[in-house]
Amino acid sequence: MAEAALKESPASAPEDERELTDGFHLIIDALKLNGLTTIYGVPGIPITDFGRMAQASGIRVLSFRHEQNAGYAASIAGFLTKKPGVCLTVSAPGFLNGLTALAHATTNCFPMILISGSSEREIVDLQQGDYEEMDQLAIAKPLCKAAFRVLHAADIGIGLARAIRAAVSGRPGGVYLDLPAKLFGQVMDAEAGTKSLVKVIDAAPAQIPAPDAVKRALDVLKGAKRPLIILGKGAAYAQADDAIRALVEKSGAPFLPMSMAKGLLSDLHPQCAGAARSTVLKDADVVMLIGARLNWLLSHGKGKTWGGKGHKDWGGQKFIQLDISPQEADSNVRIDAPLVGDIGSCVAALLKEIGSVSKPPAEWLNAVAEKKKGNVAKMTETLAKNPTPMNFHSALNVVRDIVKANPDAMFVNEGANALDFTRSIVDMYKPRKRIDVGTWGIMGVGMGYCVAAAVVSGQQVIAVEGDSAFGFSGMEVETVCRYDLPVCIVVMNNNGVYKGTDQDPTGRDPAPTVFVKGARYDRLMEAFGGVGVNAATPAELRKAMEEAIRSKKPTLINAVIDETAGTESGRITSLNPTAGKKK
Ligand code: ADP
Ligand code: TPW
Ligand code: MG
Repeated sequence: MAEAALKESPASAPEDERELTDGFHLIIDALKLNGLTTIYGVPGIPITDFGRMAQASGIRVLSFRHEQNAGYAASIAGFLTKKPGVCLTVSAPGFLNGLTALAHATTNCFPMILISGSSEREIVDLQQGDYEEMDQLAIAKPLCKAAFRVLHAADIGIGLARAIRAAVSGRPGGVYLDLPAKLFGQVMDAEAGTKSLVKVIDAAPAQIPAPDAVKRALDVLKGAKRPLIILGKGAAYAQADDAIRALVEKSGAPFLPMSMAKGLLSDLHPQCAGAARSTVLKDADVVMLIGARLNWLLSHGKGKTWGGKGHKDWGGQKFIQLDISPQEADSNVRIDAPLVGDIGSCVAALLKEIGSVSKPPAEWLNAVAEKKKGNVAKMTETLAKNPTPMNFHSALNVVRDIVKANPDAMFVNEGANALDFTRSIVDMYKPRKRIDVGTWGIMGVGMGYCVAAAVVSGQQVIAVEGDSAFGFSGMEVETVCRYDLPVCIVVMNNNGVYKGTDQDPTGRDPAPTVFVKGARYDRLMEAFGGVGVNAATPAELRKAMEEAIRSKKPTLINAVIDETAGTESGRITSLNPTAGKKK
């Protein structure tokens, strides 16, 4: 196609006077044409010059210290913007480092494009040992939604268009785009090059639900005595905030936000049942899932959590599920009323047809309210304590106040106890502010998410990180400092994974879950010119967080937490296999 395009150039201009373009410029032009103006990556052969040229062209190029973090940044940028986040890496090892994040994006339904340079095709295919040789396309395929390779400069426009459509249409996900080193330097006629680019029209078309499915869903909902609405991160992603709020309020049903849907409606909304989670899951008779899968995070929709008798028993409730993927319904339990379409269209259709609805029976609303009141009172009591040393609760009481005072701040969270306690204690007030470990419950998203959150939103970022969780991406504090981002990281330092108290029974080594005692993570930040604070009390933590937000300086607070305070695996202790053989 490259030669064909060359031949198409205006015959009037002599060959040597025609303006030429090349792969480098065509990729940049194609990205810009589609509004993809930020790249998260790590430079090296064959993409170093590409990064320079992209920056010179006005694209924001954010360089990380490890591709996985750049990839996580791209993935969450995709979630926050509904446009694919772009991650750029070198071949083989750089590609593999980025691949974890691409798989993460796919699993979480975030649109992302991983662009990796690759080695000489002929050499790779004959396995002759090229520099960073690897059949990247084949390796990427099973881990993402789609994978493409572009061999000719004239196909760059189409290649990127396909990648964008695959990433954002239907259920969003990760896409791999393989760009062999040779492609960057390929030349073609500039005019033909411009014509070959594609501006993707309506990349994620509205998907309107079928009218009979809408009616079925409303019939089931209206038959409910104890309705519950569960909001997932698909609902947050959809950016249909007003319509979702209207539907929830019209229905009068209690709602439960999944972790990243917190704030879609304020956690302080009177219908929020976050503080009565176990009650509403167990007792609801009709559950409407909006952009949430019945995966492990919801105990697969069955078992004791859902009022089932045994481990795998159905609890007897009916499910309505709003989802863009037609294959999601019945994945774990029977869905009585699947509603397939994008959340915005589904919710709008429900609102249009819902007519008058009577509020759920007072008995149900009162039971939920009672439970909430009891649990909130218990939590208030716990939070008021001020133990020495500081524990998760007394530290998070401070974070909770700071987030309340700064509801526009982006909030990043990872760890085990550092995640679970934070999720239940720190209220969110606005949509898409809370970003965390997601569907896999992975450690390592922290600093990548901080960088992207700051860049995409222009807002203050607050991160609450377990000390182990932080370690997975800790070197990126240099990136945070380099770009001078308003990021305040609180490391919940309990000396290890879950706790800092384990011991090696043989006495030889530190136990697998413990770290250096009394480590000073704040000093890492100081090494790069950021502000580091060691906080041993809630008062010190409060002062440091307030100062970080006032100054907007990159700040890391080492919050010294009682090393005995956590529990194994936080709230998912039960997922640990137990030994069949007694000691
Ligand atoms: P959570 O972890 O918050 O429970 P999940 O990631 O399990 O959420 O579920 C998100 C669901 O939302 C996925 O099944 C996905 O197909 C769906 N989804 C994502 N974007 C949209 C959208 N725009 N419209 C409808 N459904 C969507
Ligand atoms: C990529 C397994 C789950 S939670 C966790 C690990 C290693 C760290 C918990 O310690 P932390 O939190 O962060 O100090 P806290 O407050 O309980 O002490 N590798 C990956 N992902 C996961 N989930 C793990 C390992 C894990
Ligand atoms: Mg820890």
